[in-house]
Amino acid sequence: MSPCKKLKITALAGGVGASKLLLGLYEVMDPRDLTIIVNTGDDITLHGLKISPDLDIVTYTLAGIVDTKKGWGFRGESFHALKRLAVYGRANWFNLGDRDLATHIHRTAMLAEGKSLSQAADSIRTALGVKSLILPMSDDAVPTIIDSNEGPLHFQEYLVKRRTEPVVRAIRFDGVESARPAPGVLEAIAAADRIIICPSNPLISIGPILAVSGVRDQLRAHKEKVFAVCPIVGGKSLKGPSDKMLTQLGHKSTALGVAKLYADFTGTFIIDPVDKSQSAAIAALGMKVAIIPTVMKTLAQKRKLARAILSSSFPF
Ligand code: FO1
Repeated sequence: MSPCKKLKITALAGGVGASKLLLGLYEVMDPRDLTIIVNTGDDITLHGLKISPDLDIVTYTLAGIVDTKKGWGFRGESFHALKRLAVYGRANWFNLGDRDLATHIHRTAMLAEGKSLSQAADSIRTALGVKSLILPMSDDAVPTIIDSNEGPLHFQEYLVKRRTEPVVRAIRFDGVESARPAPGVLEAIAAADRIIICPSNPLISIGPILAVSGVRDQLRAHKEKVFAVCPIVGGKSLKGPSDKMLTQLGHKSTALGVAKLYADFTGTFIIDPVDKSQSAAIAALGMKVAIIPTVMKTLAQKRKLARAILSSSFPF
């Protein structure tokens, strides 16, 4: 199973879950052949600063500076500035570390200087030595809003402030109707030899990217090149609240449930051996099914899954 080093790969990614596979890919292929399209529905403005959590999680992970325990923020981070902000009565439910703040200040300053989010993302990843291209899904703001039993909540309020306790009734991507894909997004999908849908939340990580004008159609047009890694294993999320959100919105929290959401644009659906009993039902949706371990706790597991997806004989 030798990886084909010449393949051009484009990945669609959320934050922590996606970064595990992205790190594996980054290590086993030429990282300059990897382009990552990242969800920005999670972006939020706090204290006047533009925070782009998923862009930063992917960038910090590939730069080798992420806090690997939490999966976000800097390793060995301190929170002195946040404590001082609380003295002024500012909300401190979103943990912005001292080093991390420099990233948000830099991005916000670039935007204030008339630069785009894509340009800010590129400046940050280049400064941190990341060799792969990291593209926001859009340069336009598309905040994910959770309509819940407590009313509308920004996704970060739902996730971090309210710890996913509210019941989800609907999900909206505000402004997505007029949002354009960021420069290079549609081209990266068209030019890729393989397009990987990372094991991220299908509703609030991959969902916003698919909702940007032209993206889903572009994937459909290249369906045979699309490989989606299922983020649900044995009925549970690999990371975060996907299982709970799927159920509350009337989907099944199973590999088949996710496969139904992806069937129109996915050529090969990758499931863990734990879910192999669902493979015939998934294949009946019109996709190839690849059965391979998708739980990535160690670096060896991340590399192994990445190598398998890059293998010329995949899906075997
Ligand atoms: N996640 C949390 O659960 N609590 C936090 O306080 C928090 C702060 C934070 C700061 C910067 C950053 O880039 C990410 C941060 N995250 C935090 C992660 C983030 O909310 C989510 O994991 C992603 O948005 C989902 O992909």
